[in-house]
This record gives sequence, structure tokens and C-alpha cells, in this order.
Amino acid sequence: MKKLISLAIFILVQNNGYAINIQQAYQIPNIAESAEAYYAPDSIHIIAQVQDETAQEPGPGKAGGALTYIFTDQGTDIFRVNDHGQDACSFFFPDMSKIVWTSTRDNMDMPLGNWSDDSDYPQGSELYISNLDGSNIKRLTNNEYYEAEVSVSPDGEWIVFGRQIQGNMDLWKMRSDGSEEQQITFTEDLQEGAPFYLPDSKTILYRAWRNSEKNIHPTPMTVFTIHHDGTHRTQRTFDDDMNWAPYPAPDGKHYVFVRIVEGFNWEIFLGDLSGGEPTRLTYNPSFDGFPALSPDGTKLIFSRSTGERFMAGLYTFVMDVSSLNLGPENYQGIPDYSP
Ligand SMILES: [Ca+2]
Ligand SMILES: [Ca+2]
Repeated sequence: MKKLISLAIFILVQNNGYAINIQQAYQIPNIAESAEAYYAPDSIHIIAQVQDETAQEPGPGKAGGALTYIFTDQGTDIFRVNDHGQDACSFFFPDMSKIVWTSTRDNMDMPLGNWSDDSDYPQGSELYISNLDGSNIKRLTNNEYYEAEVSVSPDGEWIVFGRQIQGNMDLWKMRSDGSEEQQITFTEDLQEGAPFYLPDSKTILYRAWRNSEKNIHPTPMTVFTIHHDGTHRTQRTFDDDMNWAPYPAPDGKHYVFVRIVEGFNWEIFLGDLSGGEPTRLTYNPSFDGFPALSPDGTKLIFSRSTGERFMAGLYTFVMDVSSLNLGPENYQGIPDYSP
């Protein structure tokens, strides 16, 4: 009965002159506290970093203590991929035969660092590929640099990730066997991160902030796209807001991302690569962040704070966004910025 009632409730949002129906989000049951989560190609399974007592203890005030899990968006078929170290970002390959994930599992003797402090990122984090059941692990990186924020191109040919060298973040890519590693961005002030491929498997969506603006709170962030050969960098947002955590829609035109509204309230918005005012998707006084979309474009997945403090009690939530028409059937190429 409770479920029926929640499904019957809709929020009618009037925005940009058109009305959209947004179903209330539900928390995925049976899953411990979790931050970043991404859908599998089947738009049912999810890979996420989930808090686990077996993980290395991050220490007071630090982000960490998660391991990589796979489960369905109904909270069933729960499986832990890795059992030691600390894990961060992860992603499915498009044929669902493999996953890529981030872990400190082989560098547990190095300083733990802090996943949420760019001046103390875990230098022991490396990238790994494995089967979905955690078997056949292949280590892709082996160095003293922070590597994380990893995802896979829709054609399965490329892995894109963030690497920090001497305090400076840039985007890199490589083949799934670790070959043909190539640096994509070469910027000293801009700190790029959280890259995701658009449907053409060539254009990458990401956000960057400036070292010179780091002490401004909230730190201004800008959404860009770039071709993965490092050309055609295109700015997509032009304000001083914190345009954080952009994730592309399967239609190749829109993206979900995070902004801060009144009362330091972090909310999820829908942006358009071609410009225009974004559409607000969440109306919740606590933290909402780390948005991603299912490959069929019908479901939004995100982290919501259920605790009293900022970002306390983060759990993974799902929202039906099928009314937004973000699916791959709407793909017509990557638009230029033309407000
Ligand atoms: Ca490394
Ligand atoms: Ca919120």
C-alpha cells in the first residue's frame, strides 16, 4: 500500500514554459550508505561505491571507507566486487562483460589521503578492470599519482579518467587493455575531473574549477566538452555558480548536474549543451548530488543526504524521469553552444 501511494504522487514542475511530471524518488533498499552510482547498460543493474566495514577506515572527517558493489535498482542481487583497500569511482563496459573501478587495494601501506580533499587525494589509488564477479582483475595503472573518476566510452573502446600529478588534475584516456595512454587536457589553473563520454564515443563532458578560485566558496565550476584527442574544447556554462558533477543524457543534448540554491541546498538540474536556463529536478532541503542517468534515459540515480549534517547519511535514490524524453532514440548529434 505504501508503495502504491508513493507511485501515485507526482510533482508538477513548471519550467522553461513547459510542465514536466517528476515522480518522487525512492531510496534503493538493502544498500548501505553510498555515494557515486552508475547504471549498467541494461538500465537495471548499478555499480556503486558503498560503505563497508571491511574497507580501510578513512579516519575522522575524511571521505572514504567504501568498496565497489553491484546490485539492481530494486536492491536485489547485491554483490561486492572487491574486499580490501578503499574503492572510488567505477563503471560498466557496454557489453556488460567487464567493469572498471578505482581502488587503493595494492597500496594499503601508503598514506590514506582524503577522496574529497584535492590537496590530499589518495596517491595510492589505481585503476582496475575485472569481470562483474570480481574475477580476472587486471591492474591498469601503477604509479604514485591519484587516478580515479573513471568511465567508459559507449562503444567500449576507451577509458577516460582523471589523474593528478603534483597537485594538478587533468583528463587522460587509454584503451581497456591499458595501452595508448594519452593526456587530453594540459591546463595548470583549471582542475578537470569527472569525465564522461557522450554518445558519439568521441566527445567528453566534464567540469573544471580553477586553482586561483579555490578559496571562493562555493567554488565556481564550469562545464566543458572536449574531443578525446584534446581538440574542440567548448565551454558550456558561463556563470560563477558551482556547476558540479555533470553527467550526459543518452540523447546527446542534455546533461544532469548539481547547483546550489538558496540555503546552501544542493539540487540536481537538467542542462542543455546548446545553452539556456537549466531545469531543476530535485526539491529537497538536504544534499542531492552525484546524478547519473540510465542508458535508456528513463531513470535518474543520485545520492541524497538523509542525515542532519551536510552530506550525512548519503543513500542512493532513483527517480523516474521518462517524461523528460532523454533516451537514445532522441539522439541527433552533439549540439554546438548556441544560446
Ligand atoms: Ca596511481
Ligand atoms: Ca537538495
